Order: sequence, then C-alpha cells, then structure tokens
Amino acid sequence: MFQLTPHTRIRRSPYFDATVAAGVAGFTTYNYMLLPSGYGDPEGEYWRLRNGVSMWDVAAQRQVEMRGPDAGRLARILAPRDLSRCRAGQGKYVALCNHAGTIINDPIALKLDDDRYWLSIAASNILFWARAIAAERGLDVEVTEPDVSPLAVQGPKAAEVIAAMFGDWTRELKHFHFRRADLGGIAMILARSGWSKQGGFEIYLMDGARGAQLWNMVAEAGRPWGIAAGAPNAVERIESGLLSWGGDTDDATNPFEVRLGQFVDLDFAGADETVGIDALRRIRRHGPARHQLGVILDGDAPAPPHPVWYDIEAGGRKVGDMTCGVWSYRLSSNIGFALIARQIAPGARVEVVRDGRRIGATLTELPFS
Ligand code: THG
Repeated sequence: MFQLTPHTRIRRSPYFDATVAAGVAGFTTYNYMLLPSGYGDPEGEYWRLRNGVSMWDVAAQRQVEMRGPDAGRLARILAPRDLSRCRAGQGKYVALCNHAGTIINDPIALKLDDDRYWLSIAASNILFWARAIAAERGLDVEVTEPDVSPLAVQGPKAAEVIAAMFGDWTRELKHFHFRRADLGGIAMILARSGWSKQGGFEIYLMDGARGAQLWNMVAEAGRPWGIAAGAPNAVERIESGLLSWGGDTDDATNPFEVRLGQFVDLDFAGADETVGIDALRRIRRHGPARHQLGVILDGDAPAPPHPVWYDIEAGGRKVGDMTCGVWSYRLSSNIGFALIARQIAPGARVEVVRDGRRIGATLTELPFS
C-alpha cells in the first residue's frame, strides 16, 4: 500500500493527537483536513454504533460563519429552503446549489442569531463560494471559518453519555436544535445531530487548543456505556440512506435526483434571489432525469472497497452508476446506492460492471432499513 504524504495544507484536527492515542488506523481528507476513517475493527465499530455508543472526530465538518446585517439574506441566497421560521438555536439540512441547480454541498445551516449563521459543510469549498456571492450581491456580511470543531457522539446510548456530561435537559433537545453548553471552562455548543440514523449529538468545540481535553472528558463520561473511538460509518450510513455529497453526486446532480427534494422550497418569500432557483423550478416541472435507489448485489462474499463508480447496465446498455457500496453485516449482502435513469423502478434486475465482470443485482427503495 501507499501512504498519505504529510503537507501543511492538509490540516490536523484539534483531536488529532487524541485519535492517534486511541489507535486510529486510517485517515481520509475532507475540507483540507485529516478525517479519521477507522480504528482497525470495522465490524466492531459498526456494531458499537448500532448497539452502544461511539465517538468521532468530525472536526473536518468545518463551519462557514456568516455574520453581519445581511447574514440571513446571504443564507437565503445560498440555500433553496425557507429559513424564515428557523429560530436561533435551530438547524436545518439544506442543499446548496449552483446556478444550474447542481448540488455543490449539503450542509446543516445553524442559526445562532438573526445576524449570525453557520453552514456546517460537507467537503467542498463553500467559504470561497459564500464570499464570492456576498461580494457580487454587495452584501454587508463577513464570511469566515471560525475555530469550531465538532465531536460526534452517536448510537442508542449517546443520550446517556451526553446527559451524564451536560445534564438531563439534553434529553429534551430536538433534532438539529442546539444550545451553548460550556463545560470545564471550555466553550462549546451541543446539538442533537450527526451523520448516522442511530441517534446522537455533536459537541461543537469552540477552542482548538482544548481538543484533547474534550476528547478525554467524553471518553471518561462514556466509559460505563463502553464508548470507544469510531468514525463516520459507511455501512450504517448506506443502510440508513444518508447521502455522501461528492461520493454519491457528480457535477450534474440536482437535489431531486438524490431524495433531497423534501428539503427544497421553491416559493418562499425572497426565493427569487436564491442562487439556482430558476433551474430548480424548471427541474421540478419536468422531473429529474435520474433518481437514487438502493442496489443489492447477488452473492454473499464481502466485496472489496468501492473507490470508483461502477456502471449499471440493463438490457446491455448503461442506465446509471453504482456510487457507493459496502458489505452489510445485517443484510449479509453487498449493498449500495444507484444513481439511475428515472424509468428504472425498484424491483428491477440490473447488472453492475465491476473490474470487467458483470454482477447481477436488484434495485430497491431507500433506506434499506
Ligand atoms: N453534522 C455536521 N456537519 C455536517 C454533517 C453532520 N457536515 C457535512 C455533512 N454531515 C452534511 N450532510 C448531512 C447529510 C445528512 C444529514 C446531515 C448532514 C442528516 N440527514 C437526515 C436524513 O436525511 O434523514 C435528517 C434530515 C432532516 O430530517 O432534516 O442528518 O452530520 N455538524
């Protein structure tokens, strides 16, 4: 195998030393930062997330802060979703699009105050995008990347760990809502969110010098529930149908193709100035060309990692792509997502072309379970 060559351009998270001490086995990069990808026991990490509780360094989910009199207006220009009833302390999942209606990121928008928003971004450069749009529209807003680094606590036992740390009020926190909750003199925000469907929280550390301290506090608080280090889990997220922007999308994917239409509003007050709104209205009128389904491959041996898209064929011609794939420990099958011609329906039989071989497969609705 080969190694990732260090470079100062590829940043370390505030939790870097703690993850190394915890035995991190691999990293990927995300927003120009190292993102741990596992600790050497993929199946154990999966079951801990499903049955217990896991802690993840997700500092690479960087924040784009928009601050100033036009912060709300910039949020509205960037996000085709009605945020007018979003309160301070509330977040919403949004599909940022370019002028063609192509998704360029799928962040959580957090409203901290009327004049202060964060976009908690997936891996694309929204700092540059937001600054460019703000300047072109002549807005009075400052766009920065603050010193904020999320640490996720995910799994059915996450609520116990978080209540032990922060108190019982956290049990009532609604999904995507958040509150300032400093602990041990460390500035942080606690949110109910996270990139799994097993329930959980994200602690947004607001002081990069205190990463090891926060990591150790969570590890200590979680000990009674068997907490251990993990990472955003590909198996769980595919079973649960969560989108990975940039992995499951290409340079022509619009929100309606990948099941994000439910998070897109087209006719709210001020929508006419939102980037991409005309294209999105047109796409909704005509219907998207592709849609996203689950795919279950025939055979019962775990497939190798899935570093590229695989062609999906039906009747001998290409009808779409398999954009991700994993061995599902629960379904005992290789499963993944298909981005495929809209005419092809769930239940259809197709062939996935992997390394020159054709593998029979069945399409299904998402999520798998
Ligand atoms: N947490 C934070 N920042 C993030 C992510 C996160 N930035 C990058 C990436 N993840 C953004 N993408 C997603 C994708 C899906 C969800 C959250 C962020 C998600 N979706 C649920 C769903 O689709 O079922 C719920 C959506 C809803 O009901 O509104 O949770 O994880 N800080």
